[in-house]
Amino acid sequence: MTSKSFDKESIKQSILGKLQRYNGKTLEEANNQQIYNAVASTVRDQIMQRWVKYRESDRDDKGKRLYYLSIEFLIGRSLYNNVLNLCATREYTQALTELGISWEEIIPSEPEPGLGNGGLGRLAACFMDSLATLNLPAMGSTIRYEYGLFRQKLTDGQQVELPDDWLSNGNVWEMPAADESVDVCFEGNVVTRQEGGRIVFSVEGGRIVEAVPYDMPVVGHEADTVNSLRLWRARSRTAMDFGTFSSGDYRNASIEQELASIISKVLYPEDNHHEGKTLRLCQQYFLVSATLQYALKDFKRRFGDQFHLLPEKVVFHINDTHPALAIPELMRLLMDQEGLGWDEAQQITMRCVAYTNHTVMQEALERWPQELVRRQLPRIYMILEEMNRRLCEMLWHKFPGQWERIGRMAILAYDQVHMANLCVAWSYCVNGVSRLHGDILKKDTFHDYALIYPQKFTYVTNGISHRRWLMACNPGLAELISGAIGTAWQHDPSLLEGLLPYRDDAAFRAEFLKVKQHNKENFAQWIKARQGIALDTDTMFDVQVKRLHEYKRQMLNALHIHVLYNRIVDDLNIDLLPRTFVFGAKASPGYAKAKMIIRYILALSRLIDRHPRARQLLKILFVENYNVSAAEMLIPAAELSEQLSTAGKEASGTGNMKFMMNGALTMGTLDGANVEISEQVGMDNIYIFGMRADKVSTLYQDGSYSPIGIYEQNAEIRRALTQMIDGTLFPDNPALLQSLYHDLLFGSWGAPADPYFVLKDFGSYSMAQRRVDSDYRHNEQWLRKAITNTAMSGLFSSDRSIADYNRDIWKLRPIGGKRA
Ligand code: 26W
Repeated sequence: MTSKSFDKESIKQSILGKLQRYNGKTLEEANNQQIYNAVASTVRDQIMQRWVKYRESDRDDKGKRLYYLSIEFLIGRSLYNNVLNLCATREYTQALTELGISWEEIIPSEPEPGLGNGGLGRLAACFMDSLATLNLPAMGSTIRYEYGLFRQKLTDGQQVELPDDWLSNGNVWEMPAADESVDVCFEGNVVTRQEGGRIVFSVEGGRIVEAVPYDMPVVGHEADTVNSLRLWRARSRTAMDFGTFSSGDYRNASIEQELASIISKVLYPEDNHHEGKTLRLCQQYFLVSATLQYALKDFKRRFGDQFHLLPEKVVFHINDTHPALAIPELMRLLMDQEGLGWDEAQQITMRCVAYTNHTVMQEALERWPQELVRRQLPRIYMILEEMNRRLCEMLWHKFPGQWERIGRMAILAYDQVHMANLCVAWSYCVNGVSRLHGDILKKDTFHDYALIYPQKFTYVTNGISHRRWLMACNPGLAELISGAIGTAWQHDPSLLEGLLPYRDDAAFRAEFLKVKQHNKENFAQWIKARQGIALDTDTMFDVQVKRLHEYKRQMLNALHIHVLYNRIVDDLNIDLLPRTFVFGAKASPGYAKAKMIIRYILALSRLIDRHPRARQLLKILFVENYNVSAAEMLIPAAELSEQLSTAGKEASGTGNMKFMMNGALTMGTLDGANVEISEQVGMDNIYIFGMRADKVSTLYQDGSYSPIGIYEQNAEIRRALTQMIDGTLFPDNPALLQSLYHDLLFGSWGAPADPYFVLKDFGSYSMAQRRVDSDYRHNEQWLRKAITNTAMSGLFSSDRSIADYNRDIWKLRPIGGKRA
């Protein structure tokens, strides 16, 4: 462990010095943004020192390296997390206090890098944190999107999207490494020539885009390791055409620059929905080609041209199928650049690549039109054709005559390139992200492949960084825990189990409640300042935050609130637990139905606010622009965590883990990691409702489900649904939600009615919510359950996930023989 080269006094001096040198200002004159920059650059100085030292020691290390390729890294803000991982929170907090600055004043000045949509990107960020902490040598690799995920505004009861210009004030944490730029080639023609008895392929007349790396350091907690997250930026290699410029044709003079740089311009806001856009394909290839070129260069520096060593020294991890082109790209580099033959290149490639699947939703599975791939990436397409030919030949021997099956398993079929098949056929390992999801991959999604390669399939249950999601975002709880069981849990979160006996300790329970209450008030203040909405912190905070998607069933939650509203209207003496229902969700801009669900929730919120008795008992808050920073405020304040996905659809979920760790109880289906959460805490400490995955799957297959019967029998559902379209919610435009209503009861465009079983699971959900009402009133019982949740959450630390990946898949050696 590097010794600390800072203390409170030197921190203070360097902050003041930075303000003077960079801004020519004293502390009194500087604004929050300037102070943030000064503080952050003192932290950066500390990291740089370690980074240089680490890279020096690592440069010629002969160990294996991991490249974690992901089209998204949702890292969130860095300042506090870096201070925490440097173990300098105490020194920094003291220094800031003495300067009269609080964390709350400066932290919001850091723009949040929104380089991801949801779970997949956030998982990648937690994994980077754990890799560095476990001293495992890894580089994360993604695109430096100029515009991250859109900012969401709620205007006139609906979502409006605004651009997220996160780089406009610069990014303190990144270091450009222009000397490591590489060229990525698109389009062009493949030419072949004979060279010493073999055919050599190259591409001529292609469009070259330069990939420039920007590195962000990833510091491990109390570790010497500083890994890099590499963000590739696209730019044109050719300067502006001055001839054209001089002739006055300004647009065409810079057109090439624009075409090139557009690749890293914007993150696609689709989560779990594939759209076959050319630019997206180009982004994917840009990421993998740049990363692999760099990785091979690094390998050659260490091992020369001993490519047979590659699988021992390098592993490429493909985070969902988005970076799948890494497979044919590695083949291309090994053959066309390094001169290997097909068979050797194939053997090496198949042992270098591992693939994680993150979704079983059909509409998320990436399939590119063959023609598009052939035009944009002609050499890659040629390689895919040969890979497919060999694959199908092999399959033909295994499954003679079974054309339909072979068609399902092929890389190229029905004029499409099937990315998941590419990954499954050519990776040495395929993993799901929870036990249930892993089983579904084997039994269902990749059933055919599991027959021939059963040993290839495994699962690693997701995890979250307990540093960001407990120590940093909930310091009150972290301190309470350490006061009770010591601080060792910070290194080994499984030790949180030591809290279990404290359930019986009345004083501890009271403190636990106090922390929760404080966090609720803190959140209420924050929301008051941001959205001008006042919350009653004596009500239960019941929270559903995640991307908006039909399968996640925000609709079930909303419909239930709607029914509660009607009960209140009807019953003057109703005995109902007062609740604040918090939603936070971005809808993909093109996902009309998701946007409609937001309108429904916002309309319900207005309806409740206007009713004098209903608003005493119910409140809906829709958190605008839900992102990592909002989650860090909200999750510590939550008491009930809503995880309502139709069973079998949510691969894992990771929000569920963050909530339990912060002492919220889960209301959930037996889906994804909820299954494992329920096993950890026991059925008495979780609210499980609804159909199981196998039942859902049978209902899908036999097509026997019809929601109409439920609608007819259940007067409460009937009334709420009718009010969706009778003017109760939108007096000026009663038909606004017509499509939601219609899809629930009758289906549309060939889709069945209520495809995610909202009405089917409603009764069971409503019953489980009644149990919550009564349990919450028994304060002591509730607190025991909440403490149990925190105590049993250690399993869901991403340190455990990464240790599993390393043991079963990557087999990296920790640097300096440290913990892993
Ligand atoms: C091509 C469009 C597209 C974009 C993103 C398809 C699929 C995705 C992601 C794989 C969606 C995603 O984020 N999946 C989530 O991954 C989390 C991390 O493993 C899981 O916890 C969530 O259950 C899963 O929905």
